[in-house]
Amino acid sequence: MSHDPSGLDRRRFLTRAAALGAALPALGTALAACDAGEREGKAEHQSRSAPRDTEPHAAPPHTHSNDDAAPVGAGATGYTRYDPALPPPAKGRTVRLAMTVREVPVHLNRDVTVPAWTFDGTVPGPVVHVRQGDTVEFTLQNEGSLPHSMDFHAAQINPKVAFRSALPKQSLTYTFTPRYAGAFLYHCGTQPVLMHIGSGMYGAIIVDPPTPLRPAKEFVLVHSEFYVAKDGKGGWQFDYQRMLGTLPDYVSFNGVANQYMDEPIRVKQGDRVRFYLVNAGPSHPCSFHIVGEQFDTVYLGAPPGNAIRGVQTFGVPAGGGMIFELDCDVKGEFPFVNHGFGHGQKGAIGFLVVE
Ligand SMILES: [Cu+2]
Repeated sequence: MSHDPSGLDRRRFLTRAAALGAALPALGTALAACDAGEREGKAEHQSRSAPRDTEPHAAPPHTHSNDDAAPVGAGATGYTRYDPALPPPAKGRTVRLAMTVREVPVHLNRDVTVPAWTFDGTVPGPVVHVRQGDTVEFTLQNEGSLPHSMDFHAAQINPKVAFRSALPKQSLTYTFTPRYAGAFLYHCGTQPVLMHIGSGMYGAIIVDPPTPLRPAKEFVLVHSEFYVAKDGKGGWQFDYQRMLGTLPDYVSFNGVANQYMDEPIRVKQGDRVRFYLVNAGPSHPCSFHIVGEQFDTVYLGAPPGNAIRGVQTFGVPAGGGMIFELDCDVKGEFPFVNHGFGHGQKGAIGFLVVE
């Protein structure tokens, strides 16, 4: 394989084969049994060594980020599971939100790292959680080496002014008020946008409706593709020509291929589960599906309106976001996937474990 960015070790084989098993359940069961000990061992280790994954974000989205804190998610200092839990909404109706552009290496899986352009050092950037009607005062500090900007899809604002680029070492500020609830993308909008999104500059902003949705275990999944090429020095780098070609090398939920297969999302039997699925693209839809389950409700737009019932799979377009709900009344290990399997197979797959 001339373009395989990593070696085919046992874990990778099992992961790939287990992903295949999502489409072929009998094979999946056999492989899951084969891999279970390894995965459980890792989860146990992870719970001891990385407690921040079970805690709220080190840098709450409504405060200035602490530059000294270790990055949350797939950050520069080694592979870390990106915590998919939705953090609580910002306190108060005026939300001061600050992010810093940082150029840092990130993991695309356990083996492959690439230099990335990030918001706050992780791909995706931090989850922002506000309420419809809040006043969001946003500041972007650019500590990168190129101009960067911020486009919140939750904002209705003159993009030429608000989504302007900040030069290196400069900052920009603007204020917006989300008029609709929902799951929205944010991303760098500096030209070429494909290169900036493709290099890691995106995340999710979740906007609650005035009347909160019913209580649930809430998770945020940011779906995205990655396009890489060798950097000539033995490593890998994002590749603009491959981005234009739109045949991704990796596809992920929350920035790291297959991370929730290694370390699943765990809930309890009887829990209601809500996924906020935001698709950063940059180019492909995500056909979201949970093997062995159905969504009783999918909100296509602002909740609680625009709900459809009894859904097996729904496509979230690049640049879009939707909300998926289900009652986890059956115990088991349920793969959640991009059912467009040419993409799902490249890493857009994880386990929802109902215990
Ligand atoms: Cu940028």
